[in-house]
Amino acid sequence: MRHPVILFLFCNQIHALNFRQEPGQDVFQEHPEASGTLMDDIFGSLITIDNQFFPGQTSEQMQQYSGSDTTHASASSVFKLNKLRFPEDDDLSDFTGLGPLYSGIVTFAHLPESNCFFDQEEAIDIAISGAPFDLGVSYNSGARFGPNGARQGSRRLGSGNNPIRGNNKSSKLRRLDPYHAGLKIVDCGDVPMTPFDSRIALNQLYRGQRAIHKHPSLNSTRYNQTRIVTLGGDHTITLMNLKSAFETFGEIDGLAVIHFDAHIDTWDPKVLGGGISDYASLNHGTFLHYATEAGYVSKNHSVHVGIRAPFISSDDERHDAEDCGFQTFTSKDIDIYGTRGIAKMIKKIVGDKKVYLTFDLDTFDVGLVNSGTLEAGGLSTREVLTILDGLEGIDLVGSDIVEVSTAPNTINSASTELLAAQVVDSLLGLMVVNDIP
Ligand SMILES: *[C@@H]1O[C@H](CO)[C@@H](O)[C@H](O)[C@H]1NC(C)=O
Ligand SMILES: *[C@@H]1O[C@H](CO)[C@@H](O)[C@H](O)[C@H]1NC(C)=O
Ligand SMILES: *[C@@H]1O[C@H](CO)[C@@H](O)[C@H](O)[C@H]1NC(C)=O
Ligand SMILES: *[C@@H]1O[C@H](CO)[C@@H](O)[C@H](O)[C@H]1NC(C)=O
Ligand SMILES: [Mn+2]
Repeated sequence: MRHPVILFLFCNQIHALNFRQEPGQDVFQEHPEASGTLMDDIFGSLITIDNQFFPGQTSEQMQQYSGSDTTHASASSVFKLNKLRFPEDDDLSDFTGLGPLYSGIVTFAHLPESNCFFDQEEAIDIAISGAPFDLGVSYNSGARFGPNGARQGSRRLGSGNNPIRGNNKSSKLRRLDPYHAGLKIVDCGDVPMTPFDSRIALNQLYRGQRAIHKHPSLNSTRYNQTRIVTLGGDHTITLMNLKSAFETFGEIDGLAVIHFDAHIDTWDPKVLGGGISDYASLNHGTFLHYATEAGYVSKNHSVHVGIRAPFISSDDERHDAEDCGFQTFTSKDIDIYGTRGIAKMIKKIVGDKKVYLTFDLDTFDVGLVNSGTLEAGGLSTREVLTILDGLEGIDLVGSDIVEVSTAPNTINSASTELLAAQVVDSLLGLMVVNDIP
């Protein structure tokens, strides 16, 4: 484990030094003492393999084992001679580009930032946008910090091949780097949502989503408008995301909705909140009822995954299935059908419909995250990643992660941030894999 890391760091350093080399000036002149590999020259006898421990080996075999590559000899002579040459005092040419992953102004996965709300002409394939809002929760607040949290958790994302993306070797997700697959992905920042009136805040979100959706796509093979991944925010925000996605991409009978959650969220608004005031009837437990009523959700093609919270009234299950048209996989169904089995069944339910996927962080088990309404008996991180990758091929026009409660100084805040980011990473994989230019 150690050696590749050390080499990597030193290789980086050499690049930086090489970069500063003046034309015609040979900084790395061969020195007579510099003869071994870079590792030999820097660490010397600390790591040299001693012949006496391998009595049966010829010296040729030993040399093969310990390496005789002299390609880096000239570079390593810089270290050997201990003559580090710094750039000119006013030279900042090595400040361009990315610094270490934990530094810098934070966008999701280091994506370029875009002024999406005002520069309407810019062509964008996929936009990340935050919805910092938690006025709709019935239990634990803090999701207003979720967009920032997801970005903080995404700092190690943005490039490279993930060896567990895709569930098998013939999957198109395998070896896909969604950030560099030819689609333009940007971070639009957050929609400014007032913390004082949820009606105004949700309307602000709708107008923000609409403004982003109006952008033309750049390299997409399937869509003329920009698709959005929203960082929430409590689950109420999905109503506005769905409304704008439906108006942009929807068919007459709505979008197929894949809803990962511990709760059904189609609760009767008269019971949950509506008993207090009409204003209170729209919240994170009723938004799916309203979305269905408004026609954004395709009945018979929509599904809950991970359900385990108790129902409030005896009519909830009937209302959910018959009035709202959802099929349900509970968290224990994953033990019965397996992660790949569940993924196959979800794909069958949504068919070739346009899909909106909304992911409530409380899908994960209670010990892993902080979220609006935590429930025992949830999914593991690996189960979630396998199910999501098993959805490869769905026509995903929009998605969000919600109930990302990363309020300052709260427990599990760091793992909540990381898991939120990781789910978005999987969602980007699903959105890109079907649309590689
Ligand atoms: C491999 O993954 C792809 C994409 O999810 C799927 O279509 C295919 O059936 C899988 N193959 C096997 C052998 O599981
Ligand atoms: C879009 O496609 C063009 C033409 O193939 C390519 O040069 C460009 O890099 C692509 N944009 C992105 C963001 O990948
Ligand atoms: C995208 O625009 C082109 C050109 O106007 C049109 O032919 C095509 O049907 C549109 N595609 C979608 C998915 O709307
Ligand atoms: C949903 O499926 C049921 C049973 O197959 C059918 O009776 C109903 O008409 C379907 N609803 C819609 C909106 O397609
Ligand atoms: Mn929810």
